Amino acid sequence: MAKQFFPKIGNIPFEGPGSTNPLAFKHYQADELIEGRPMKDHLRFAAVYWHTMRGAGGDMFGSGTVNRPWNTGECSTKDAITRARAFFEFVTKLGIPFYCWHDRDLASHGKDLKDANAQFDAVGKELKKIQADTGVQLLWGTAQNFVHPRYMHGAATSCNADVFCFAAAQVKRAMDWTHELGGQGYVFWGGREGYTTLLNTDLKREMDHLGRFLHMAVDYKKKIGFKGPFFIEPKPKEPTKHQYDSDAAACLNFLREYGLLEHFQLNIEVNHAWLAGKTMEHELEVAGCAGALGSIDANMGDYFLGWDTDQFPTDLYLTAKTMLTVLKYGGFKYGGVNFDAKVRRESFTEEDLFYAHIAGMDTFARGLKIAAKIRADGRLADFVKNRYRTWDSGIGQKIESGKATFADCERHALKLGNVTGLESGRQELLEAMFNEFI
Ligand code: XUL
Ligand code: CO
Repeated sequence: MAKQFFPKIGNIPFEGPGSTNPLAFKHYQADELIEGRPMKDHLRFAAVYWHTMRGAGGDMFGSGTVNRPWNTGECSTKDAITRARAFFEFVTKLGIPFYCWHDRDLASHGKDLKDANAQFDAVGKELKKIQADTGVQLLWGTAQNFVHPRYMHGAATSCNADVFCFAAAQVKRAMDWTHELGGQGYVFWGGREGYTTLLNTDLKREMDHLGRFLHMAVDYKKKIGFKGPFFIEPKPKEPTKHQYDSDAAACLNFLREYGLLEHFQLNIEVNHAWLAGKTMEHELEVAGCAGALGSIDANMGDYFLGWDTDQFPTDLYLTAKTMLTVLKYGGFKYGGVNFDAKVRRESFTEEDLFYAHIAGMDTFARGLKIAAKIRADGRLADFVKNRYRTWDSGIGQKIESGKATFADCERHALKLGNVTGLESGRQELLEAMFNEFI
């Protein structure tokens, strides 16, 4: 039998809400039907290669703390393959059906691009075998175009055209492997696509270059026959002062302006939404309204810290509101709930990786169940529908269908003389109603 990396931990069972076993699910039961669909298909959980395999627990004041026997600090292909085996042992023990990677967290940057490509190809071949052995699937792949010093000024938005070409080469290869490994989608997070000061930045030119880059990606996708969607992942700041893909609305506007909207959906991340000063459900609504709610990066921030802490999502209100919005827009098709989250550097043992994912999965499972109950109850949706009832007939209907003019509105208002029918928004009542289901 192959070497085990987590020999003391077996497959994580479902034991139900009464269990106190920290290595069991209390709420996530893969085959339990919610609204007629198994939980696993609603949630489509994914684990990330970067935090889980490569994260060392360092922060800006201290070095790594975590025990990760597979992270030897070596860059050889052999080490990369060993890590891949550790990762798949981990995800299969948790029953997580999908995973995600950046090209450069699977293998190293190499001594040059050719060397990096060769390493990536070797690990890619291995991943294909392990995916076939375990049944674990790739949710999405992406290119890490922000760590290497060559990307200091950005990648597609760098002031230097050579850097643009390196970024394009990396995305091309990452798309090849995403396609080869049966990835459901492909993600673009604008790592350093933004600026630190406008004094040295030609914003228009940089945005045009980003548009060009994404068009090239669309052309390449067609060329290789990759059928999954492209996802853009908004984030307002960090590492740059201003990231071009700052929030869902900004991304949608960018995609429309550059004629790219039909090829892209959004991958909404909780902590990124919070950094933008928005709630997760706001960002999901904005994406959903545009028919672009693709996937989510599941984590959460800290209300008192202003940066991307990438904590595991353990807030029931967050997951219930998230799943309520996801269900409203028809659920995930190609996307899923991807744990772009890392354990705290104080949670340094291998077991903590299990506890963290179990916590996230159970919190999402409960959020899903709560959301389904709120939908079955119907009072919340009825309230909203009723609140807008003046638009269902008469002048409201005429305006919505584009048949009314300003003159029609004026005639209507003059006839009424005054508005008398305003009703309470009942926020507190609705919040209490929401609490009934928590
Ligand atoms: C960074 C972040 C990335 C993307 C993929 O904040 O969320 O890990 O999810 O590049
Ligand atoms: Co993310």
